[in-house]
Amino acid sequence: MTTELRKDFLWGGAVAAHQLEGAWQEDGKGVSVADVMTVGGPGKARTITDGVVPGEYYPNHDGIDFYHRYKEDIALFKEMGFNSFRTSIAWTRIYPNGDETQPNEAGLKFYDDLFDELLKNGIEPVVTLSHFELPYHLVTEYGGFKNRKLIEFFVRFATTCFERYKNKVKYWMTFNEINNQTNFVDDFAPFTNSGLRYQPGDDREAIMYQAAHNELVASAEAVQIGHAINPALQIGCMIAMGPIYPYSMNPEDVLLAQKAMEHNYYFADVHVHGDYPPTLLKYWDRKGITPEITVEDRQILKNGTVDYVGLSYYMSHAVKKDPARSFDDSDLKQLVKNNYLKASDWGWQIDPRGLRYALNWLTDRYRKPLFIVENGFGAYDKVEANGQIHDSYRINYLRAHIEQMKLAVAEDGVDLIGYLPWGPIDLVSAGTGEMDKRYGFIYVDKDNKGEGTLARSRKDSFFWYKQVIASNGENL
Ligand code: P53
Repeated sequence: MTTELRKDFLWGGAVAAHQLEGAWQEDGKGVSVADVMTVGGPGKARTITDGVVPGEYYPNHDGIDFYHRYKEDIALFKEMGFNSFRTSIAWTRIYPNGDETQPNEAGLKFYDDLFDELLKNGIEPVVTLSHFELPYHLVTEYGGFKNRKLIEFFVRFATTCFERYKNKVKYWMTFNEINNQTNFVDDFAPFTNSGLRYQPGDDREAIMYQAAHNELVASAEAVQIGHAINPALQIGCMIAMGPIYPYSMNPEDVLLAQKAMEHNYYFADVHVHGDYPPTLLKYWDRKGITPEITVEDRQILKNGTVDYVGLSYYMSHAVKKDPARSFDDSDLKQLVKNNYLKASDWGWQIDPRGLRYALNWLTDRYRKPLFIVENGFGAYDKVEANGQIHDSYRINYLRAHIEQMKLAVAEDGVDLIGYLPWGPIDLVSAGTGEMDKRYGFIYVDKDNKGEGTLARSRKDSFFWYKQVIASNGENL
């Protein structure tokens, strides 16, 4: 079977600034939301502290020191044959507190140097503007994205980045996994997506919808400004895509799965179509949720639709209708284990066909080019006495997902820009803060406590991925 992947298909990897750069206070960088989160573990949430507390360990502060070692790391990416690399611009390097009117030149210079180094090595940078690294000052002074003032701050940051890097970066994304906050029950996603700190008695759901609305407006404004600065820029949204299956053929399960999908992915509807889907408006009515949405906002949403849909894909989910609950009840409470699937050590269900399903679902609904900007297998790695790392489990996961991705293109006609697996070099886990939940083709000698030499080494998957790229996905 020919893959029919585009000739210029983008192969590479994806990271976020806060998960690998370190240098959290260097060259004028401000404190971000990632700088106040400690380490958790499988099933154990990270603690969000009130500011940086002495004596606590914050893994993002030093990351894997990419800030000082990026040349060495890029050389390894080049050796694997990457033609693209996704990272984010740490907002706090450019606007340390978020509400300044003038950017920090030292921060801008760092990304000039980084992008130049990538381009020099034939690697195209792909950039996320907001990837879980909001300035912490915007949390304490403004309450995060529930405050409309943040629209202006984000748009200023985005404009600065578009102007500065308009000739170096073509592919952009506005908000990483904007839909994670659909889980507003836990503290993690509302904080990392939107800088929300809930107080007892808050209507968590209503506040989340307001924050998400403000982000959608900020994103749409940024899209318009980016296109005005350089019409060739491709500006996308970024959705965490974990399809939700019905547990059974029982129509109750099927309808619940549909409702759950609508709730999780309405964000993409707004990004792509420029307005809210009717089912969500009715849901808000029933729940008495009344976000402030101005006439001007509606116009901005309409005029700032995205060029493509970026997605992460790690796993799928399933729901079973509980007779005691309604279709409006958070689908999180009606999630069930899928007996057809195995899971990672962190409980993430492994489902390669779910990727094909996801690509088809998004294409059916949006008819936009898609870009897989995250996929991967977080696992414990064992370093052998001779230093080798035999990560066949990671190769198996990636191979099976690439096979399904190819089927989606060759048999289903999905228009796919590229495939950028998560964490090509080991980095700090977003969800748990661990180093030992590893995704990399490149091993980094550092553990959950922050100990290690930071030395880099090639895992078996490094050589495997190199051959995948060299053959444009033929040789799996
Ligand atoms: P970690 C939850 C569910 C799916 C993807 O995640 C998620 C999350 C948040 O943990 O995050 C994305 O590191 C995110 C990356 C993150 C990656 O997936 O928890 O965009 O920043 O590192 C993997 O294993």
